[in-house]
Amino acid sequence: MNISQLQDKVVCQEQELEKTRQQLAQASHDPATFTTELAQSRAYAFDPTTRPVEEVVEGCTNSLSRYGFCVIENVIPTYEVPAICQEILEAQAKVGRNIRAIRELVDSEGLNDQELLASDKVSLRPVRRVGRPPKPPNDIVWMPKYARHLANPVVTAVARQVLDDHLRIAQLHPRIIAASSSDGTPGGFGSVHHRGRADTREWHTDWPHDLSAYGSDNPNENVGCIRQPFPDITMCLVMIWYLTDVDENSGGTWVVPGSHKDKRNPRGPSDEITVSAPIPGDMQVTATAGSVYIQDSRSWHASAMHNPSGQERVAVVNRWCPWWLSVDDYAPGSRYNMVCRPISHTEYLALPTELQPLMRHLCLDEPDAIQQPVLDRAKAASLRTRWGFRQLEENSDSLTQANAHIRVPVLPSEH
Ligand SMILES: O=C(O)CCC(=O)C(=O)O
Ligand SMILES: [Fe+2]
Repeated sequence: MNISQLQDKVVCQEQELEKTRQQLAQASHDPATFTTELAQSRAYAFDPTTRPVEEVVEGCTNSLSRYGFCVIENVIPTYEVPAICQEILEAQAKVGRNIRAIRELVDSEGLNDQELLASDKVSLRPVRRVGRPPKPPNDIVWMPKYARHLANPVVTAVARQVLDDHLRIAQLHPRIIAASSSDGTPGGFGSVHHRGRADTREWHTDWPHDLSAYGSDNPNENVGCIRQPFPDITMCLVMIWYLTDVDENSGGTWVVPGSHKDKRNPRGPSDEITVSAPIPGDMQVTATAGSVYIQDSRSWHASAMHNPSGQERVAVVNRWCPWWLSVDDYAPGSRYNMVCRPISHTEYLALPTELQPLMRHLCLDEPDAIQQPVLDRAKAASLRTRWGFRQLEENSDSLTQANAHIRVPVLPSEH
């Protein structure tokens, strides 16, 4: 076959593949089959206390690629869970009180940034980027017990495998799902009058695939969003650290398996999806307290708007990114968003050593250099480049044939 025939063959096979994918999508979205089985088998969950770490990392990576999510179990030992759970609840209260006090000083008393930083009524930290308002400190400063687990070696190994070797935590906050209260207020996430039904959702994908980009059309608050259709690459891993057991009745995260590869989006203006309604094939994650749910930020997911368990669902969410994602460049006027909330130098130095590299970009006083494995790659590339130029001097006659084995095919265009 000549080149043009081969290219035609590629086009044909790609069309055939697309057709088969659509058939598969139809079949998989029958909740009676694929998802029910996955929800029951929990083939997305891996336990590093009973399996070798390499197996867990490989299993998680495959699950992230195939379903868009995975769970690592027993990351926080059971005996530590109650104290950390309590710490998260207290942190949530402290963060809330601090933000209310800042709003009061800004909105009612009109304090400027310097006065705010000097005030002993509130906690604020200067940020790395010049000309931006100071922000409340990163929630991690109120979670020292939790911080000891955040850079867990299995969790970071999965993140490194999927994203890149140099990692940054771009956002971190508690996510509490209310329990029902004695006055009859239903449990669940979100505003009280929307809560309580098992057949409601709040579908979204997460930054940098959050289509409304936190700020909608407000340039001071918009953090940026990747254009649809999203490129098929994992740019951010969202981690949800459960401090209470979760299932269908106790705040398990809703997810649509495989949705990270779908070109549509629940918030897509032209995608004909209703964000508040169930989607065939959706499921809730089940996991015990101390487990970490990890998803590709493109996965369609939602916090449970019902929680009949009688207990609040306690979790910490963080967003992990590779070095090359522009994590804190936009929303220049935003004081309260969760993106890259800063830490002081003292707070940075108090972090566990293994966590420091992942949070160094949050500290104004720490030079944020590229991390070792990425430096090692660059060194290997520069040595190879130097070797190539040495050939000019040492083997110049052989160069005409040196790359004869390299053939670059021109693939047919997708359009
Ligand atoms: O609460 C959950 O289970 C999901 C949280 C979530 O979607 C988020 O924080 O982006
Ligand atoms: Fe989310």
